[in-house]
Amino acid sequence: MEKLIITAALTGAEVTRELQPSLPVSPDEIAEAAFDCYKAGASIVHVHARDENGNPTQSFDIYKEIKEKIQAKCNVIFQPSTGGAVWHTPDERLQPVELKPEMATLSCGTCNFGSEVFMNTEEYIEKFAYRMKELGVKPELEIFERGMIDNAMKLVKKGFLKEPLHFDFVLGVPGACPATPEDLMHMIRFIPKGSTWTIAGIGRHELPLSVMGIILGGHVRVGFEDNIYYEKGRLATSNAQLVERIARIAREMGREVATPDEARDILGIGR
Ligand code: KMH
Ligand code: ZN
Repeated sequence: MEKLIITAALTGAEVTRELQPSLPVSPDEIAEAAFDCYKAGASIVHVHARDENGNPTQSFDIYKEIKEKIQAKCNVIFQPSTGGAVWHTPDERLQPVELKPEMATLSCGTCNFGSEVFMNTEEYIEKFAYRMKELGVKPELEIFERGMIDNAMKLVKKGFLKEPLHFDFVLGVPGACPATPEDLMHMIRFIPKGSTWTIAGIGRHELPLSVMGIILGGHVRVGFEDNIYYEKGRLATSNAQLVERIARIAREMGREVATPDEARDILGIGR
């Protein structure tokens, strides 16, 4: 089985310091958290920027600062968000792609997001995909509902996406697809042969679905964006603590953990 790619989703757009006191917010804190996660076994960091007040921002300049600070510390793959927060405009969301990162997320459809709506019209999904293709950015296809896989395949047919594809199943967002083992199995059945996939289980689903990902030959995403707890009633002390646990479990199950360069090979980055 190929080595396991661990993505650390460090900050997100929804979690606050009130909920998780160790949330990295400033560019320095995010870069430090990225380095700690890299040392613990992460080969990708999924990044959301925050402004000086701790609010989500899609500012080009802040993403640039974060990218440079991370790259000064290690060669972990920098994967900015183009999802941003539900209230960001599509043009704001696209800004970090202009940094030509190796990867960026590409949400493949609209869904409920708690009491809000995460809006991704066909027009904008195509625009995002087109720009990523132009700039040589590998999209991680964010799949919150089963139909979003078909939306991604439509992008392939229209020439906006090039195979092999890399999917991230984000399961357990309130209002979108639940995080049951059956849901994950169902999703995997519909992606094209030769694709790679990651599982991001939200909240208490993070650990059991990660273990499924390890067993099934997928890859895993952990971190405060998705889950702030180590176990029921006990907050995690850092993103790295969550990465360390999943790396340890993977190794104990006989699945080696990929370095960033090995992850680049697995994902076909730079080809
Ligand atoms: N914050 C969510 C509304 C992504 O990063 O690409 C969207 C999100 C997806 O987190
Ligand atoms: Zn995100």
